[in-house]
Amino acid sequence: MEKIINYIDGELREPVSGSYLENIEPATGEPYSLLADSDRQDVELAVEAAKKAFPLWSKTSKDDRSEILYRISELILQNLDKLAAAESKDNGKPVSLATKVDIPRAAHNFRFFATAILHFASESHQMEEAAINYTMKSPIGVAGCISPWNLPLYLFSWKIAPALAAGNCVVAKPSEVTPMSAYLLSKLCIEAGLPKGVLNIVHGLGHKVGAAITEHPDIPVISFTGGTSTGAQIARTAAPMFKKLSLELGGKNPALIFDDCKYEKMLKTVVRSSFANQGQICLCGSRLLIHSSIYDKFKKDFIREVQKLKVGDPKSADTNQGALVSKAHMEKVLSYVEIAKSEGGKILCGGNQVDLSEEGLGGYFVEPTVIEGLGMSCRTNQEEIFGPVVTIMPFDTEEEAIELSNATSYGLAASVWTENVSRTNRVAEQLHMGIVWVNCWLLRDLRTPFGGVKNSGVGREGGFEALRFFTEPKNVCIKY
Ligand code: TXE
Repeated sequence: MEKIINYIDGELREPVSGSYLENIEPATGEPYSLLADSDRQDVELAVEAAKKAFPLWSKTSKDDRSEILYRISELILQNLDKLAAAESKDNGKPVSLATKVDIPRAAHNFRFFATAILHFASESHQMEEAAINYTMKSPIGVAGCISPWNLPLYLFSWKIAPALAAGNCVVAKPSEVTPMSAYLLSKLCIEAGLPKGVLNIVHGLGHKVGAAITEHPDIPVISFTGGTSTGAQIARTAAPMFKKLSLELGGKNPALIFDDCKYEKMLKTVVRSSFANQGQICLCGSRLLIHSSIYDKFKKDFIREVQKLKVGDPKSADTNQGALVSKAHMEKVLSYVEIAKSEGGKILCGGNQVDLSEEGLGGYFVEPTVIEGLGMSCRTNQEEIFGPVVTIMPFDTEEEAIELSNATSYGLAASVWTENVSRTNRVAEQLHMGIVWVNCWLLRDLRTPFGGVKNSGVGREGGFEALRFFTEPKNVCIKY
């Protein structure tokens, strides 16, 4: 079986321990490659390589850094089909989604930050006392980037690209559940001529490699996307070491559907915002709040459309829903269907594992599931399920919709469906979220701040926010 190995100091290297883990294909449930089971020793080598590379990389001109990142972006596009097939096999997502969204977006992340760094300017503040301040923004050193399994290359590159563009060197860890595209990226980085040690990718488990990165005294800045409890653990380690932290965590996002919305457009988009990537996107809307005057109509139409979604082989072009990422995750998702039932929820459609073993796919498929009849305080509506499971619930007034939307410990994103401009502004202002989409979903401008409030995290990624995060500002005050 193919071995997924580390990228350290410009070379592909076996883990020091020589140990490997099995990497499972979610659609079949069978191992198909081996993954380096790295540990502290590999992280140490990666940090040493990054520290050695930092003086030169941080002084490399922005133009030259930009050019290399641009080359990586081009290579990703040249290898789009190969990367998309690998991502789909590794994650279970439909290859059509990886081809249209994940891989182009990974290329775009590199291209975006390759150009953003050329426009990243400092503020200056003139004083009346014949003095001027300017803000110097310097790369910090070795950045730690830890990413999850749901959008593997997309989120990995979303962290690495700004860190590198800003002049840092990086020690990165992709999720052990979906390591393949990061491994393929390391080969492209070699091909692009990225100087050795500038980016180091260490594969393996969270409690070994992730913890070693978080705890390392020579990694002063950490960008993490993943589960809220892992984020809390990382914060506990990083806080007394005064590390700079960006945490992009879970969500329990509402969709607020008012009776004056453009109905057909809303319906089509809400099906997508509920079930894209099998519901495994932190931005998916999992609590659908519908104005009571259109509730029955919406319920009927929504279920009809959801039942049209084809659950099947991720490799087939007509598959809408692939496999969930792992057996453990599928079991977690299905356990929430049982919780919903025990809480009095009515399963309107779905709720079961889909058996495709006759097609040779003995993996982790779950029907898209719609549940009604639950209050907002129950576990189903409070906890992040992160799968193809949504609840629907009616509301009578705008105030009630806002109150229900804000009634969880999360605050990542909301989508609002209305044609009323005044309402749009009133609602957007009162939603306690980092991101509000109106009459759209997942429409992303990479210049905008991205992140959440409450248990959805701290800090913002995207655009100049990311470049600010990966640089240290220093004020220089000059009296003249
Ligand atoms: O994520 P983890 P898991 C949510 C979703 C899911 C839950 C758990 O609800 O069911 O999180 O998923 C690394 N120190 N999201 O367990 O463990 C790990 O190796 C440092 C939402 O897969 O948080 C991986 O690289 N790192 C989310 C990364 O953290 C550690 C996307 C994320 O894994 C570590 C994914 C440790 N102690 C899951 N332990 C989103 N917001 O998009 C693990 N890791």
